Amino acid sequence: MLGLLTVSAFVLTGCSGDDFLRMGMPAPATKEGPIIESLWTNSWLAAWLVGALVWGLMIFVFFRFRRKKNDGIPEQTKYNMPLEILYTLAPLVMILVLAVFTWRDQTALTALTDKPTHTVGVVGFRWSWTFNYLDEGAYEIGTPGQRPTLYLPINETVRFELTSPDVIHSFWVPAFYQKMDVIPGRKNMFELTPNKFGSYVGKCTELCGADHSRMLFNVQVVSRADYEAHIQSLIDAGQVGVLESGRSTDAAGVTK
Ligand SMILES: [Cu+2]
Repeated sequence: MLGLLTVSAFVLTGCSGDDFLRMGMPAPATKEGPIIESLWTNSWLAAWLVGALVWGLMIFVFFRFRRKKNDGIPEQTKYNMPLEILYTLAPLVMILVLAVFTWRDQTALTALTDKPTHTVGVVGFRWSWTFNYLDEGAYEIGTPGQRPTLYLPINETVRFELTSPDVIHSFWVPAFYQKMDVIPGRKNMFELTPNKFGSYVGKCTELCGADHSRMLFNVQVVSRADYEAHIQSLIDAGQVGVLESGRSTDAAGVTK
């Protein structure tokens, strides 16, 4: 039954094997993405397997031990030692397996290299984002009404330094998988390496106030030459230096 449901979900949605295994996540667009993808896929497969086993046993018991004739209270049993040991150990093993793989992958993903190719200072503020290209000394800033676009050169490791002048935000590009909170008074950092050309969308994933849902931004993964041309266009437009904090805007997008 479960197999049939799985197969029909697979066929009816018309998606490829990889799409199906990702369960709604986009295809990873970074070198590190497949680490999270496999953690996610294997976790839900394991969860479904355990779920199927538990449901299967329950349904078996419903039918096998149902009341067949009215013969009073069934035999009462208690303190089945092997069973008690089994249901203490089984969840422990499950949690340990999940914890070990999560620890292994998280350690790899949060490791910082000695020399990232370049560094982008990301400022999440109410209600948009500033991208400071720290090596080049240029910046891009958005408003709730006008999304900023972050440019990244392909196959180059970028370090994001996340800061906030006001409240907690969270920086996420779904196709990059990795996500990190942007916390006032702290500088959170992580690195990734985009490895697919294209346009992506990013968003704030920490409910931060009235215009949280408008904290959207775009990402362009481009060639080194296009990246440099874009940085030059920022410099030509006078967007030079570092904006330590974003401009605070009201709900209408007016700078205060
Ligand atoms: Cu937000």
